[in-house]
Amino acid sequence: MRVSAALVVLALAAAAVPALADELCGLKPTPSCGGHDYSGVFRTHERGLDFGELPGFTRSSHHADHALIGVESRVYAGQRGWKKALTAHIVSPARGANFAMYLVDVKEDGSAEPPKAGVERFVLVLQGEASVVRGKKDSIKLSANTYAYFPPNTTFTLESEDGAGLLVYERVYLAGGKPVFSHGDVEESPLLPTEPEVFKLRKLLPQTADYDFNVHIMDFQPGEYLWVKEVHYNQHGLLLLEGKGIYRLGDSWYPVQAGDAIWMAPYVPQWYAALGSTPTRYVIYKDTTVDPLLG
Ligand code: UGY
Ligand code: MN
Repeated sequence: MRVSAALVVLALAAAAVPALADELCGLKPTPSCGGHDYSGVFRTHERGLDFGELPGFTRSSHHADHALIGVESRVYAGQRGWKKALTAHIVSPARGANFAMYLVDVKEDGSAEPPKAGVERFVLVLQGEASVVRGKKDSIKLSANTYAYFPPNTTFTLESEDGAGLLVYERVYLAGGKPVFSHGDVEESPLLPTEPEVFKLRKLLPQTADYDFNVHIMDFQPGEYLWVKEVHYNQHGLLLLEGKGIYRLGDSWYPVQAGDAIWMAPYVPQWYAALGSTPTRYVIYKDTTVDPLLG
């Protein structure tokens, strides 16, 4: 009886002593360790950290005066007026903004009706191709990095044969002028003076009182940052197209990267520094020319 009990103890102890190979599991990056992969323990910075894969983890953050919406937080759904297309609303009057900003995943043969009466629309093509249909035999092809502005009460529609990825800004038109349809290529839009700022600036809509918003394209080299620590009544809807850096919004400092979207309410302190090894480009909505007392 006593002998067999001792044998059981010995057998258990032997099983608990790991083989040398098992002992090394986890001490160096091994693709497979007894059927398990422990290499994540010793991953290097070069491999990057998979924050996006962490359950429940998101940098997305919503506050009364600003919001950061990461790629992982987008939710696509059908939207009235869009056919064979899904939209992800990132900014809308539902959170107090005077505009809507959304991404559209247009599928093959997808299309959009004109916006609702009184609503103006700006479209930037990020991927694929779309066409503005002005009449039966009159359409304008929009390829990636081109844009179109639809004034309120337009009859022009939008369609895509092979699918496209779009960024759309819309708002109820308030300026009381005569805005007209326009389209163009981002790169052909002239660079504007910015001193004392060092970033490169393009404005994609005319800077006249006929328009109540503009869409800016801003380019920063790594290390460049906003000189002015801005606080202003204008609202912003921003999409980081390329690069990474730190965005300050109010008292929060956010590491940001391409794909991140930001809503800035009136008067939120805002500042950006481009970091990393590649330039930053972002596109940003800004309401303009409307008297803040009236609009
Ligand atoms: O024009 C602007 O207000 C712009 N410079 N703001 C920003 O980039 N946050
Ligand atoms: Mn600003």
